[in-house]
Amino acid sequence: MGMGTRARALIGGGLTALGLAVFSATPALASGSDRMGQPTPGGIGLQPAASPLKVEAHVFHDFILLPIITLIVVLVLGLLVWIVIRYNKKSNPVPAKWSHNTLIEVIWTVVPVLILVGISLFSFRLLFAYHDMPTPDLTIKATGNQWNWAYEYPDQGIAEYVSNMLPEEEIARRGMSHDLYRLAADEPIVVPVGKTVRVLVTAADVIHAFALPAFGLKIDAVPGRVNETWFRADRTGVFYGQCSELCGVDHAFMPIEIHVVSQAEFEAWVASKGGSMTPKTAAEAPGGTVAQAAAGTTGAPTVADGAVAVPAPAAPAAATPAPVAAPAAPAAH
Ligand SMILES: [Cu+2]
Repeated sequence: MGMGTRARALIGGGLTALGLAVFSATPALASGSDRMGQPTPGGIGLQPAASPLKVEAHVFHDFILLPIITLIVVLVLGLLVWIVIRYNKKSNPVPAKWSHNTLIEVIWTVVPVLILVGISLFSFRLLFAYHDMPTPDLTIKATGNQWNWAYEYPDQGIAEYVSNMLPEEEIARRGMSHDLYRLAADEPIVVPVGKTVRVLVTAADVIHAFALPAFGLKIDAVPGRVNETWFRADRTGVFYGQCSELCGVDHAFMPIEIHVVSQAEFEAWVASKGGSMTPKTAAEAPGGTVAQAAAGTTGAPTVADGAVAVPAPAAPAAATPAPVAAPAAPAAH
């Protein structure tokens, strides 16, 4: 953790402590107890950031929302205390008879509107940052099932594989911390560090939600619909998320585990999964003419063997639209 990040975390932690001091005596306030990529027992505040979007979300939370919330809480508390002391029966035996004050009503209508407009400006700025995905280096499709996640790497030709939660006994057998129960999975997502990863999120049965707190991600997984989000991990490590939409009896048992590794390790993992780093053009994509021609001769792995439920198009490959439409260039914010 660099000095700047640490200082910011301390300031954020301080504001969090101030905002919650009234009703919290939680000991784990110091950022030193924060664990990268997973929840901190007893922690309050957000998980440490491992992507630019999460950094921006931290700034929005720590420097916009928390100060405003704290000021409002202090103001309301001060007004209450003032009224209790100044206008109780003993101090103020003869109460005033008036019931309306136009000036005060205008103030307490206009000031909250200004506060909300001010918050919305920063909020929209953050939303636009989520929306303006840079050109992705990698695409992962994540499908929520009752009750696991399945991942597919269409560009690398890695067919969909299922990621199940590690049972409690398996966590113990591997000597892992029990805190990782319901976070750890048998088959993680693997991505290279520093690369823009597009995540296409959908579901096969009911609505789930794909959430990775360290990257600031949470997006619904809706049957029949493909939602899109992105992240760029700025450090290697293991990060955990969970399904975040109540989806049935085993909702709490479908964690998301993601490994951020070096490019070389990623390529080795892709090879171990039977994939290929060679970018596929539209013609080489599953069902494309090149894939059909090459499958029998080179033995190159393809995902046309039924793993992907995309019927081979009858149209010529040249007419097939590129599978990846380049997003608009990110706007400068
Ligand atoms: Cu779910």
